[in-house]
Amino acid sequence: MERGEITLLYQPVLRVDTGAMASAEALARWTHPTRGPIRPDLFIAIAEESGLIVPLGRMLLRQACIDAATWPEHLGVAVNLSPVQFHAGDVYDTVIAALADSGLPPHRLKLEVTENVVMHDVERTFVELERLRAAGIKILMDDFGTGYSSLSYFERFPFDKVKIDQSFVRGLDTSRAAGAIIKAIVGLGEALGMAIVAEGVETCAQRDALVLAGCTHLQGYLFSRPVSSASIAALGAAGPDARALAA
Ligand code: G
Ligand code: G
Ligand code: MN
Repeated sequence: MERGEITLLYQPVLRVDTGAMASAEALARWTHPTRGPIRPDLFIAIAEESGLIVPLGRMLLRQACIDAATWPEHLGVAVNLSPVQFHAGDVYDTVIAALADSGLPPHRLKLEVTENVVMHDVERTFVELERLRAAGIKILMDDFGTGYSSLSYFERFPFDKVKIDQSFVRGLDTSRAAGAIIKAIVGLGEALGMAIVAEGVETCAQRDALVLAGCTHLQGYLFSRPVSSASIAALGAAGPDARALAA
């Protein structure tokens, strides 16, 4: 962190209705001077165990807001929050400070939380999420449908968006259940007014099935890998890429 080796790349999220980019997800990358790239699932886990995720998360959140403030106004930025960061830290104050420092309007910031964030202390978490939402920030449920995801979370809290876990997208090719689960999550989204994102979209066949199922947003290597902040600014200014969603 002190050597500035941990940086952010951004992966576009596209709207299905227009094909335009709606936002980009900030993904941490560590390039070590001698070891080269270190996998984020590895160093994020170590940062969580050591508690360093609190200052690291604060730094990344601030950087993501500063970067997004340079993008066209219609683009939002999504930042992943770790359970440790959420429960050990002062997430609300950190988020408000990042918005103030960057000048980014709150509605352009989306926080991605997993069931692990919610599970830890359900009542306290929802109180905290409600505070953030009242400040105008969007809240997204990440990696939904695996682990201990509970449908009752939606009874308790109106998430703005739900991201279907990429394992179901991969499963589309081989498993009838995957398609059925995706349709069920989309139905929930339609009934409750939540946008539904599918991530990990790699093939045209997956894209077509997800559009047909009613997903509102798509993300994956088929459209773009994670890219620099400058590339997001350029892509956003260029407008919708008609090729992206064309069959
Ligand atoms: O691109 P990908 O390999 O980046 O990410 C691997 C995992 O690390 C994913 O589960 C992703 O959510 C997580 N991750 C990536 N960047 C961040 C970050 O800035 N903060 C947190 N808490 N998790 C991140
Ligand atoms: O846990 P979370 O959903 O935040 O993690 C997103 C992870 O998914 C990141 O590691 C990101 O690099 C990865 N990712 C994004 N798009 C694709 C894709 O199309 N295929 C695969 N295999 N991984 C993807
Ligand atoms: Mn995510």
